[in-house]
Amino acid sequence: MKKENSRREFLKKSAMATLAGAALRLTGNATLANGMYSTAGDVFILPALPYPVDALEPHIDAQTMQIHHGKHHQAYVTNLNRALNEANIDKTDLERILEGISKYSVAIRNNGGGHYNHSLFWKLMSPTGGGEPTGAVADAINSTFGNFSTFREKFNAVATSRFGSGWAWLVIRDNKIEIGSTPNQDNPLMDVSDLKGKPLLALDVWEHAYYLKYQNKRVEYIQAWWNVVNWEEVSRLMLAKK
Ligand code: MN3
Repeated sequence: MKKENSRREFLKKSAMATLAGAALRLTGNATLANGMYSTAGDVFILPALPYPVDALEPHIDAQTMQIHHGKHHQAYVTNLNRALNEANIDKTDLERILEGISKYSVAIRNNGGGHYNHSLFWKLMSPTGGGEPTGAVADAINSTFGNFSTFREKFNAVATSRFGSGWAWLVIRDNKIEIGSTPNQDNPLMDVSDLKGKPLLALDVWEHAYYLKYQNKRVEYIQAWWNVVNWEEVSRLMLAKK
């Protein structure tokens, strides 16, 4: 009984923390509207998933989402805050930190990248996603790659061949779109990255993103992921000023 009470208390506290996080997100820096910033609290926070943990089933399973968001992403947030606190670095602009990442510690690089990349990744999936893009995104893909299926094949090849842990990206730079990948939690904003540009599409190919459902079959995970790609968000990122 006592155990049950303390569990209830814990859940209540968690719910309140989530609400507090939501309030901070509303008042914080809304540059990316990703919920990753909290200037009001001077602390980075785990953004809430924009859908329930089981919403991407059967393509991305609920348990993977729960652990990936609640444990892995939370750890990047916690460790990023800790590393920035220890180095006495201001937490108001993650993008600026990433752009000059060569000047920071490995902990800030890994956890700052981890926080940024995952904050994007959740929003780039949707239970109503999948299919093909329209409008400006479709135009850019068709003029750069010829057609959507060629684009998809090239993206798959890059995502499949990234050795070990990393990310596959579609980025835009000087009005040109490009496919590429980065190791670990690096991303195309970082000065240390070979691939540079503003991310439009991001795919996590770390094993933690798919191992529970797909085990070692990264190709099957990637195939499934196309069914939940949020093209509306890709379009929003492409058309956004910054
Ligand atoms: Mn991940």
